[in-house]
Order: sequence, then structure tokens, then C-alpha cells
Amino acid sequence: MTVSQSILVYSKYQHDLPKFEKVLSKALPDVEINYADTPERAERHFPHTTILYGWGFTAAWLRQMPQLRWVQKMGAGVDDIVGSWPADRDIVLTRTDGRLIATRMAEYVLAMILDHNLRLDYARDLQQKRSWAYFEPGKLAQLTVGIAGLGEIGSEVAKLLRPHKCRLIGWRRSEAKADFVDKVFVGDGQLRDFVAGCDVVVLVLPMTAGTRRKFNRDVFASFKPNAHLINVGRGGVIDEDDLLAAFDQGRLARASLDVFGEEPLPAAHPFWTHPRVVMTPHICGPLIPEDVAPHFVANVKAYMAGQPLTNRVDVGRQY
Ligand code: OXD
Repeated sequence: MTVSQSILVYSKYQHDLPKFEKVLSKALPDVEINYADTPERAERHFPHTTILYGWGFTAAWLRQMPQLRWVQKMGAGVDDIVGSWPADRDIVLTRTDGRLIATRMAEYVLAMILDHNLRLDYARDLQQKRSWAYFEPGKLAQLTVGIAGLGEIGSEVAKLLRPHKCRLIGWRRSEAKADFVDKVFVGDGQLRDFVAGCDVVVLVLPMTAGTRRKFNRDVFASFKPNAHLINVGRGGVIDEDDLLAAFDQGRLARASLDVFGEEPLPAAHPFWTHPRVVMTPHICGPLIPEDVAPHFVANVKAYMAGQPLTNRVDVGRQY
């Protein structure tokens, strides 16, 4: 028996929806697809939705959709819904393949490394002061760059950096093969040794019970004093108060942050004006409809053909 599917596409960004519609209506002409950019518009479709594709919704929505069987998260991260996942319901969770957003994220990391290493902030200061002063920019081959999290995105960061001749090391939760890095440190027992060897530490970790505030005062104490921390994963893996204290103690030269414990970052947060922080508002891995929707289409076709879905999330492991 063929079950007719009703897909709800939810994005709080109005400008995204026509772009998703363009890709999805062409690729799935025979499937009912509804689009919503506000919770009120989405609610109308809750009673008949069987598949939810979106982001910016809460796990509580899922309980209000009696026919729901499968959710595909538009982002690569699922930390905002797995914590209160309705485990008593038989609903499959998949997520966007990180490789679809990894190129921009890796380029962001490279840009931040270069910006700091070439001392471009200092150059901008000189320009402001009309000061013609000699300074020596660094070069990438002098650096050891450590990538914490060697999944789809961390591997892309390593791949982009590889030709630039810096030494590349990685850290991951458990033993597994890793391409593009010279050495892998594994587990909590090796985290401090890992950071101690890095000039740049790049965080590409998912947010789980195991990674929450993993980068805290104990770990910052092992950083080199002139280290550069870059976070493109999730803000909650850093203890932000401990990071500020580490700056006060002269540890870490700079943090380049795209993600924060609370987003949007509150206006009074010290990061906004901190001289050692360069920040962007969670933009480094944008969900461009043309890039990510084809993966959903492929999964819908697999679902309808009774084939396995790609990028299934293990809700118990939280990623
Ligand atoms: C994501 C993100 O989860 O952009 O993909 O944060």
C-alpha cells in the first residue's frame, strides 16, 4: 500500500522559502508540499504532515503532528531538538549532510587564520592612524593547527589547510580513521596534550552532553599563551566565562567566534567589545537552498522507495 506523503517545509527566513519551493516542486512534482515561515502558518499543517523538513522549530511541535514519521533537519546540528525528542514516537531523524555546508565553513576558518597570522587587524589600526610602520606578517607553514572534531566539516577544514603546509593535528572523541591530519589525539585523556601543541585550535564539535563546556578553565590552562581559538561548531562547547578569564590571565591571543552559548548574543555580552575577540553572527555555514535541498530530495525519493535514508541521527548519541 502506498502511503501519500505530506511534507511541511519550515524556515523562519521568508526569503528562503521561494528558493526551497523552486528546487522541491521541480524535483518532487507529485508530492504535497506545504511551506511555512511562521509557527502560526506551520500549525495549520500539523494534522496531516508526515514529513517535516526545516529548522528553527522545537521538539514540542513533533508531538502535535500525529501522522509525522520522519524529520529532516535543515542544518547539520540537531542539538536544539534531540534533548527533548519524543522517544515514545516512531519518528526517524536525519540531518543535512555537513559536507554541503563545509566548504564555506572551511574557508571561514582559513580566512580567520590568515587574518590573525598576517596581523591584518594591526594593519587596519595602522591605516586608521596613517602610520607607515614596518611589521612582519607570519606564514602558515610556521603553525600547528589543531582541529577538534574530525567529522564531515572538520575533515573539510583539514583538506583545505593541507596544501598550505601547516602541521595539522586532530582531536576526536573515539578512535577512527582521519584523513589529512598528521596525528590524531583521542578522548578526554589526550585533550590537554592536543591543545598544548597548537598555535590554532579549531572547534568543529557538535553540542552534546559530552561536549558541553568541554573547553573550560582546565583546558585553557594548557593552551599556548599566544594561541588562536576558532569556533565554528557550537557555542556551548566553550565555557565563555572561563574564556574571558583566560584572556585576563594572558592565555590565548585571540578567539574568532561564529557561535555562542546564547544566540543572538545579548547586547551586553563582553565579547562584542573584547579586544581579543573577532566575532560573526553564526554565518559561516549558511543553509543555501540550492546547496542543501537536493540532499532532502534524494532522501525523499529513497524514503518513498523504502530505501535507507542518509545522515540518520542517533538520537541517543545526540548527533
Ligand atoms: C547548522 C548550523 O547546524 O548552521 O548547520 O549551525
